[in-house]
Amino acid sequence: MNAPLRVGVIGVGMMGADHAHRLATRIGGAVLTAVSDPRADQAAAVAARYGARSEADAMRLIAADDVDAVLIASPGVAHPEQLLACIAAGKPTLCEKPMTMDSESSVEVLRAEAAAGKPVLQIGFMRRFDPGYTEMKALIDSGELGRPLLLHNVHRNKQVPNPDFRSEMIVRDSLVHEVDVARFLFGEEITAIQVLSPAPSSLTGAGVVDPQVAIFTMAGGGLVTSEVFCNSQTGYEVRCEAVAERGSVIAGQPWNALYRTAVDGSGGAWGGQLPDDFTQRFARAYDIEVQAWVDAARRGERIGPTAWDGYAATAVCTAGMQSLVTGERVPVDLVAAPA
Ligand code: ISE
Repeated sequence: MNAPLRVGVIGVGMMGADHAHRLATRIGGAVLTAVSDPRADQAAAVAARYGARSEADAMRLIAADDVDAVLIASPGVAHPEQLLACIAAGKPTLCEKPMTMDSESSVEVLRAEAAAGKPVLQIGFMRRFDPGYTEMKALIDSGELGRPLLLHNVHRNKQVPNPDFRSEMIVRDSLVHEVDVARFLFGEEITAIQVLSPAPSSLTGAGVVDPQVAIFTMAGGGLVTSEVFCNSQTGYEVRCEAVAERGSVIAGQPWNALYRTAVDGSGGAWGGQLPDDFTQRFARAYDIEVQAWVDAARRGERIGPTAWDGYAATAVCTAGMQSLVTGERVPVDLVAAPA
C-alpha cells in the first residue's frame, strides 16, 4: 500500500487520546480519519484537534469506508464485540490490553480470528516494544547468560484516578503486563499463579487490596515474582530483573538515562525523575509499537503479540483473580491453540 493507512480510534480516554495524538502527529504512513467514544463531546474535541471526524457508534467506525485499520482503546468490556466486528471486516486491529475481561470471551475472539483465516489482531502489550525489554529479550535469547531462572517485576502507579477501583483490576488491568512479559521473556506459558498481599496501604481505597505480589510458575520450571502497587504515591515505576544461570539483567532502571543534580529544600539532591504515568514512561515503546503496527498493516502483514498472547494473558489473570480471593495457587489450563 502506497497511500497512508487511514486509522480509526475507538475510545478517547487517557490511552486512546494519547494514541490519537501519536497517530496524527508522529507516526509515518498513517492518517487519523475518525474517532469514536460514547462520550460524544470528548470524541468531537479530539476529532476537531486533528482534523478527523467523530463517529458516535464504534460499529459504524469499524465498517466505515474511510477506515482501513482500527485502534481499540475502549474499556475491556467493549472489546469482544468490537474485535469480532474488526475480524469480520478483515481490518488490521491494534487492541489495547486486556484483550477481553475473561477467558471465555478471549477464546471466542481467538477462534473467530482463526476461522476467518486471516490474522488481523495485534494486542497492545507495549513492553515488547520498549527498548530496554527488547534488549533484555535479545540477551536472554542469545544464551549468553544461560537459562533464565527467575524474573522479578516491579510495577507501580502513583495512584488510581478511578473512585470505583477494585482489587481485581490490579490483576486484570495492571498485572496482565507482567504476565505477558513473563511469557515473552521465557518464551513459554505460565502454568500456575498465586496472588498474595501484605496488609494494604492505608492510602488505597477502602477494601482495596494494594499492593499485591503475584508468583507465576513457568512451564519450564522458572519462577516469576511481580509486585503491583497502584497507589505508591511517588510516581510510575516499571522495571524487570531477569536472573539467569550466568548473570542477571535489569530493564527499566533508571527509567531514563538522565542523571541530574538539583537544589531542593535540604540544599541539594541527585538522581533522575519519576514519570507520573505510563504515557510518559512508555512513550517510546508506544511510538515504536504503533509505527510497527502501521508499517505491517501497509505491507499486508501482522506482527507483535497475537490473539493467542491476548488469550493466554487473560487466562492467567482469570486464574489470578481467583487466587486473589482464596490466596491459593491456581493452575492455568489453556485451550488447544486453533490450527
Ligand atoms: C493501565 O491500564 C495500564 O495499562 C498501564 O500500563 C498500567 O501500568 C496501569 O497499572 C493500568 O491501570
